[in-house]
Amino acid sequence: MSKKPVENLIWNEARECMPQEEKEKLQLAKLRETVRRVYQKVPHYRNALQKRGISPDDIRSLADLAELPFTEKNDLRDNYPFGMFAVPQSEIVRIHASSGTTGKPTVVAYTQGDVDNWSELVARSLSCAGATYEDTVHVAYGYGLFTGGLGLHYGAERIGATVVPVSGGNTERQVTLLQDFGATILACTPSYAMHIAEVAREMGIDFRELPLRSGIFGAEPWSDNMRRKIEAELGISAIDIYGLSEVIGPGVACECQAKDGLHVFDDHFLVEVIDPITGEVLPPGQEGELVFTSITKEAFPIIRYRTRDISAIIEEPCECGRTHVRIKRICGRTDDMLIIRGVNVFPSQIESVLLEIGEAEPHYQLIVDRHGQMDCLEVLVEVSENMFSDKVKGLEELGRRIHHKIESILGVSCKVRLVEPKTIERSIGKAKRVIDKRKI
Ligand code: DLL
Repeated sequence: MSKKPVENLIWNEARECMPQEEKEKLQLAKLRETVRRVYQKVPHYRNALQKRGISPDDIRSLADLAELPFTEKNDLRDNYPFGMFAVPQSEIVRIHASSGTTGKPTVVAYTQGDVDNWSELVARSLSCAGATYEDTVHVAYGYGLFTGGLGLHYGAERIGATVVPVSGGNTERQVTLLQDFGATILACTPSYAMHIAEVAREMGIDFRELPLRSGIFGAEPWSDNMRRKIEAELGISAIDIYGLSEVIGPGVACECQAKDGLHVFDDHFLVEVIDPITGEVLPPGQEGELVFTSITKEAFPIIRYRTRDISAIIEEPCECGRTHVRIKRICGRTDDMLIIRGVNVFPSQIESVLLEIGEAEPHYQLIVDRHGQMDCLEVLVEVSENMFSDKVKGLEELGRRIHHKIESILGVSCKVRLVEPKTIERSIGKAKRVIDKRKI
C-alpha cells in the first residue's frame, strides 16, 4: 500500500517561528516571573538564592541565568514528596513520579495550566512527526506515574487525533491492535519499537504494508543506526522526542522532519549546556550536560536543573523554519558513561557499531566489571536466527569482526560474547543496556 507522506507540520507557528528578539523579551519576562515566584513560594529556592545573595530583582538580562544556583536530583529527594511545589495542593490536578530505582522517587506536580501547556508541547511534537486530527496514535509508552503514556495521550487528544491508549506490554496484542485499528503513528521507546517489529515478524505481519507511517520515540538514548533499522523494519519515519519528568515529561524538545537535532521549546524552557565537572556554561557546539529552567510552570517550577544528559547546542537555524534553539541528539547520561581504561564510551556508541554489522541483532547488553584496577567491558550481542544455525566458524569470525570494529572506532578493547537469538531480555519501556558489576 502507498503510505501518506510525512509532512513537516508546525502546530503553533506564532510561537515556534517567533523572531529571536521578540522571543528573548518573552523569555526574560517569564524568567523574572518564575524566579520571583519560587523565591516567594518554595523555601528550598529562597534559601539557595539567599545563600548566593541573589534577590529576584537582580535578574535583569538572560545572561543573569548563569548566576542562579543549580538544582539537582538530590535537592528533589531532600524535599520529598511535596516540598518543591509552588502552589497549594488544591490547585494541583496531577502528580507524576520517577521510578525511584535508586532511592526515593522524585515527585512532580501539575496545575490545570501546566497540563494545558504540556499538551500543547506534545501537540507540537506530534506535529513534528507529521500527525494531524486525521491520524490514529497508538500510545505504547507506559501509563501511570511515568510521564510517557499520559503525556503523549493528552498531546494526541489536543491535535484531535484518535488515541489508542494501550500502554506497554502484551506485545502480540499490540501488534494485533496496530493492524486492526490501522494506527498511523506509534509512540513508544525505540527499544520497544524494535521489539514490536520483532514480534510482528514472528506473527507473519509486515508493517511496511500497514498504514503506520511515523513513530515518535524517546525516553532512552538511541543511535542514528537504530533509527535507520526501525525505519526500515516498520516502513516509517522515526523521530526523536526528549523530555524528563522533572522538567515536564515528554515534549521538552523534539526533532522535526529534518532530523538534524531536537528543537527545544524555548518559549517554555531555557536550555544551557555546562561542563559537568566545573559547572561552567559552555558555548554552542561544545558537548556537556544539559541544564533546563522552566519559565511557565506553575506547580513545579524548576531552576537550572542538572539533567546529567549529554548534548550540545546547535546555533545554526533549521531548514524547517522553527526558530527554537536546537540540541544534538542525546548520546547518553553522565552516569551511564563507561570509562574503560581511560576511554569514555556511551552504550549508544556501541549500539551504533553493532548495527553497522548486518548479522548482529539490535539486542545487546554491556557488562562492566573491575579486575584489579582495570575496568573491563563485555559486550553481549544476539545473532540472527540464520547466523546462529550457521557454522561455528562463521560465528567466530563475526565475534572477531565486532571486536575489531569496536576497537577501531571507539578505541576500547572489549570481550564480545555472541548469544542465541532472544536470550537478552526485551524491554517494554526503557531498555537496561548496562549491567555494572562494579556497583553490585
Ligand atoms: O523519559 C519522559 C519521556 C517520555 C521522554 C516519553 C520521551 C518520551 P523520565 O522517566 O523522567 O522521563 O526520564 C528522563 O530519560 O533525563 C534522559 O536520560 C532519558 N531520555 C528521555 N528522552 C530521551 C531521548 C521521560 N529522546 C530521562 N534520548 C532523561 C535520550 C532520553 N535519552
